Amino acid sequence: MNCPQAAAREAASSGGPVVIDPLVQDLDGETARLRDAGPLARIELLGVPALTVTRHALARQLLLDPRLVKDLDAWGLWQRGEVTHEWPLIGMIDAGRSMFTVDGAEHRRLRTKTSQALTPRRLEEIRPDIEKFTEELLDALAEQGEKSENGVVDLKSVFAQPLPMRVVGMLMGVDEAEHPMLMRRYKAFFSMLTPQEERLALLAELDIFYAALVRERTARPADDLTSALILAEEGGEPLTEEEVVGNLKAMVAAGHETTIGLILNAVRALLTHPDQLRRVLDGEIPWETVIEETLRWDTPTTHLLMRFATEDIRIGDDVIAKGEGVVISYRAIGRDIEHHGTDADDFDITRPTPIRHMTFGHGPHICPGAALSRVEAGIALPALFARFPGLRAAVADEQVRRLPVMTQNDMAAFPVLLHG
Ligand code: STR
Repeated sequence: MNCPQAAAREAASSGGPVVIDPLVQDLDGETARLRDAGPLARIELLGVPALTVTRHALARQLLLDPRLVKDLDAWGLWQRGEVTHEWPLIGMIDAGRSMFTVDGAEHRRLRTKTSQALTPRRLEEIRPDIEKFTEELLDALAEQGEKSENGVVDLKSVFAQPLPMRVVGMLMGVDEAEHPMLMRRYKAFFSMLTPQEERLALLAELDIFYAALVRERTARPADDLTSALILAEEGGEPLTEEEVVGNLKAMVAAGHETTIGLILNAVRALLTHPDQLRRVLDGEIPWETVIEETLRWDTPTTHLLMRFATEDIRIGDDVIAKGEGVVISYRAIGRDIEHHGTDADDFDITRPTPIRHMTFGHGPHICPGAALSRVEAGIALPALFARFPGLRAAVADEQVRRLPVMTQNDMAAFPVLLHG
């Protein structure tokens, strides 16, 4: 069968694994199939079997379970050589030693400095910088709009993508001249159309780039988080160069890739729900509610790879066997009917109950950048609609294309008209 969507449907209905389609366009359909496959569903990721969690309650429980670890060496398929560096998703797991890949006491040691730098109080200090970047990029949008023959501008490449890059670049001390290079490489990293050899090569190039930055800051510390990570003294042993590089690349990749999705998905949701947009612009509903409902309904992270069972874990009648890989399917979790109610598939910022989503994860690895992304979106969204109150999509919603990315919820472009 060479239609992956039909294959996935058939597998699910026959009790086989849900085949995750690398080129999926109908993400809602795939999310619903996963949800229908049960709280702990068998999936297949480019030929590799895994389990995934599709319910809020079960994710909450498993994300606190120390028997599930990030250590790739705990994966049976990896131990037996059945998964190797040839697998296109290996870069999502084998990302070097960092707060993203280590658990327990060592994880706290690797993470403390970063989470301290990203508290809401510390973020207030950089709010003016984020506002300035936002205004500059809104100017760029206006300029592109004037230049464009039909008035159509890509909200992604001109606004939603460069903003998070500038913010995380400033925090970590990455020179602005390098931003286009980083954005290009991450785009290729996440795309399933990139040949695996090319992906491994670009990861190696990124490692060289980040290692050079860390050496530079070791020689001449500056006022940025990279320097703070190098100089950190409290909480045990200082971080090694490998660990600083690991954290730096995790921060840049995560800070840039995910916030693009948050901004774009929020704009798209509002433009397709004009009644709700009106109530936001009238000041009846706060932007925070838009952000939280977008995070739940259309999370930037579709699937988070991966954790591994260090022993058999019993879940009701099912068991996660020692050595099995476990994915957390955040998009399905945001649409969990048992947790969010029967209208979980509706974008609704007027829902009477508070939005208790889990898009930033739970437990020790809960997203350290959550507050930062909320500040960024909280500045970008109102500023965008204040400048362009007539903003509207330039194509029908079905025509908005997704990128061929499996783990992230990524639009290829979002063509808009700035003045309606
Ligand atoms: C990308 C490749 C890399 O060099 C380092 C990392 C570590 C952090 C990862 C990142 C990855 C991929 C996107 C992630 C991010 C942490 C949060 C982000 C998974 C593997 C999300 O999408 C939630």
